[in-house]
Amino acid sequence: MKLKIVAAVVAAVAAQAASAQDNVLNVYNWSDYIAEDTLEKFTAATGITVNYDVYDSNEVLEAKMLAGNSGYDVVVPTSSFMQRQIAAGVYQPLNRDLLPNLANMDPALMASAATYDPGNEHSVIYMWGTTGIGYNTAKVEEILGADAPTNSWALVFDPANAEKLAECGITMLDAPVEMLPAAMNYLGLDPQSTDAADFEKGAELLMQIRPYIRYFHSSQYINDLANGEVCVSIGWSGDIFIAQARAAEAENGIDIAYVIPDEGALQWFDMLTIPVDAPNPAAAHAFINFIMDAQITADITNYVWYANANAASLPLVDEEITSDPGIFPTPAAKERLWNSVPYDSRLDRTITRLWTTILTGQ
Ligand code: N2P
Repeated sequence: MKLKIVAAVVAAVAAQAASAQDNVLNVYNWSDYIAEDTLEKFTAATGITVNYDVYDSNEVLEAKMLAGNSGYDVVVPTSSFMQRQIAAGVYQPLNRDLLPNLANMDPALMASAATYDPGNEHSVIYMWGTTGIGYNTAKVEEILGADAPTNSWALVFDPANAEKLAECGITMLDAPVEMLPAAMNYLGLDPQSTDAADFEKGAELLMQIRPYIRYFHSSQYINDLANGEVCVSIGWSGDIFIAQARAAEAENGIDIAYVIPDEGALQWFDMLTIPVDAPNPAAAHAFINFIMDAQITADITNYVWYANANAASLPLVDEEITSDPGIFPTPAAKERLWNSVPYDSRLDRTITRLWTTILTGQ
């Protein structure tokens, strides 16, 4: 009799624990990458509470994913990183029956993303963007004059310009597989090259301008551009527009512009995925489907200034955003964009070695 009661209590506690877990979702996303009210709205719609952590580096996310047992239900790797993580068995196939809002997605963009995930089996595009140059229009003109090459990587990669701009502050992303191909592109080399010799050349150029770089960081530049701490950042499209919006909000007179250099730029896709060991895959699917709601995605784009791949959302996106060629590039600019290619572990080690040299400056 007594035993039976204990068993019943144990069962009840277990059921409660299970339902508590059913109602929690652990999300790991890029910083400054969601609307203010998205999570609240998700909880209101589903009863699922969200724990939300952020990162600003694919390398950091990758280390957690490869180690396993991250505890996360949804993570957002960039396409090229995701490709090799899928190969390593890190993500689970999505259950399309739980994702009716897939119908909202742009088939052409999803086909592009399928290069990294055949059949889009493991992933859905969250946002996409480019890696270009953000700059303080007045400072750059003051230092380099009215004919400053603001449409070119030469603004930063020409050592003569970098030396002059150093005083007002140049920053770069701490993202080797984005920065080195950009330097290669400026040198006239193929930014999709997988030849270590090309990376060595890109690294040589970065070492030449290394003394003029204030720092390498992938999120701090948003506020620093906005408040005038720095004047030129190689960074991500939306983040630069966020800096522009923050300066406007602060009414500090600082004007920030974003440019996709004429030589070309990296176009990337950030992908919603579910780790193979996610504690709550049902909630993860509910979240991904919720994000693909046209209004929810439009709200995110309107807040973070990144392009999305949700065709149904576009009529709900501010015109100021859909008409900005820095966010939705013109067809001519699109032709000059490149996508990442996978690197084998040997090239990866070379890149890591070169990057360490660049970061430490020796
Ligand atoms: C958001 C940065 C996301 C772009 N702050 C990196 N893929």
